[in-house]
Amino acid sequence: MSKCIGCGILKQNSDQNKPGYVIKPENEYCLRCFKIKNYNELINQEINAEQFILKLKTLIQNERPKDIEFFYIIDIFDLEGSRVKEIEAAIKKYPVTIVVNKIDLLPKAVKLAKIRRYITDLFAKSDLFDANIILNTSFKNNFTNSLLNKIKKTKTKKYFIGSSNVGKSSIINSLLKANNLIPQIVESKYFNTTLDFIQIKLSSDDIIFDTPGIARSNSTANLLNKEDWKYIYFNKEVAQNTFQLKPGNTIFYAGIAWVDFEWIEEEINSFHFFNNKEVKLHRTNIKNAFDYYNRNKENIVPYNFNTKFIKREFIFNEKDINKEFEISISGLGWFNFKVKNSMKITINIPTDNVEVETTLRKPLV
Ligand SMILES: Nc1nc2c(ncn2[C@@H]2O[C@H](COP(=O)(O)OP(=O)(O)OP(=O)(O)O)[C@@H](O)[C@H]2O)c(=O)[nH]1
Ligand SMILES: [Mg+2]
Repeated sequence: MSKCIGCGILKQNSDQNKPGYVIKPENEYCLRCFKIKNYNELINQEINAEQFILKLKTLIQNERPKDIEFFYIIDIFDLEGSRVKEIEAAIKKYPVTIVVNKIDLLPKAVKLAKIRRYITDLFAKSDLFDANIILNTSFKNNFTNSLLNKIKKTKTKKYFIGSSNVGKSSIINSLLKANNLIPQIVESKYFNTTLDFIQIKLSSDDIIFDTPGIARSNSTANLLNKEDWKYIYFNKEVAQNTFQLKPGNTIFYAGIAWVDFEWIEEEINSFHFFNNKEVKLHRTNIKNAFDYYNRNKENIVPYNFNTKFIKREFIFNEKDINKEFEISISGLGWFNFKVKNSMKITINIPTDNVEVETTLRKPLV
């Protein structure tokens, strides 16, 4: 039997509970893809970095390195959380283009040249220090066309790889459309939509591969019910909110997680938050925080009410005064600020097992 055209898995009609199941062999889409497309329903199938690398190595073992190129996709809303360092190491000896996708989520006023410099710095000390960098959105034709032109310049086989949900399949569908072909790959707001390598002929000379995304085990999405993943993966420009905070204040991301702000002097400080506007921010005080979390069931909350927390502390002292910093929380967004006093910022994540990635960095925008 052939492969499903939506996710790339080999079709089978013997076991309903296994990937690739089709009711009739002639169905083009497997049952799982049919359900994602028509009912937005997902049956989970994860792939981790080791499994992916193993699969990639078997696929390319007979190819000459100069015949292969990688397009490594990352998500601007979750720069650190969408990187997969094992993959970066595995592809470093090939030509690599880093595609920073979903830039439509950034505030309109942001200068793309500044973002490009930021990404260049971010990768400067990594395995991909010499990679090309492209900023992209699969929603705008001018970006798709320039990506298409770049693809057509070389006759290599091009693999689109990266974490789950960064938009690999959406980019490829937009390339197909730009080339007057039918966009056929299944894309969705869920993790792990694409299940296997899908070979696509953009033209007789241009072969590209969509690939399964590496599981996003470090995202806040893992705390939420699947129906709530839309708060983590969204399609509208980020909201910007400024809070003038006093020491002892706390900011809640809906009912999902919260941030405590502590410093000694009674001085007020500004904090600029960038997040999905559907995730309402709420200010309270540290001493009321758990109570608020406890009472706040009507808000978006973790699926598993948890009285255990992962706490991430960021300490700023004398040497940091007047410097600007940003803290990003995978899936929720980021906030930036200038240090006025020695202070402590604590991220509280209600889980005892999800390793949500939090990063201290210089401000992105
Ligand atoms: N805002 C924004 N959203 C995007 C963009 N590209 C894709 N998305 C959204 O991101 C989500 C994931 O897209 P997919 O194309 O399925 O992502 P993927 O990388 O193929 O995911 P896997 O198959 O799970 O690895 C969907 O909800 C898309 O609509 C983009 O340029 N901007
Ligand atoms: Mg996909």
